[in-house]
Amino acid sequence: MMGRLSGNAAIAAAFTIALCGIASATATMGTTHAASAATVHVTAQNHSGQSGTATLVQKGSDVVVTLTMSGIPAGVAEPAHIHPGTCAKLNPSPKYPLTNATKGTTTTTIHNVRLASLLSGHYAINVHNAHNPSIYAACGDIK
Ligand SMILES: [Cu+2]
Repeated sequence: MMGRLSGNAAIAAAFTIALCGIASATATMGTTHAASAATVHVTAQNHSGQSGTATLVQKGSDVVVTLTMSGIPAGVAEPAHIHPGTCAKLNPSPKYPLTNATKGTTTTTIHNVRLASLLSGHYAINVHNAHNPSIYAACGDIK
């Protein structure tokens, strides 16, 4: 009787391990896929009327950030960065500088960074008012 219970327990344990193995393999595949590219919606803050979309793409050891903005007046270049935190609670010290945002598309290559680490939910793309950088014009959480 005891031997039979032990046998069942062993089978159950093996089955659980097998299920966990499948689950973790699936999660790993999902993470790998998600980490190759990400899209961030950058929305207006402080009534700037500015919004846009950023794409982040892993290229080798670099991440290329392409930011396309509308609502920025022609000829105006606004500071843009990746900051730690979220748009709701932003760390004011930038982590990675981005090319100044202008009307249209700007591109930045950030060297030696993993997109997966940027997708941890702890970073946001922030665009600042050109005349007063302490005023945030637009923001989007990277996730
Ligand atoms: Cu900033």
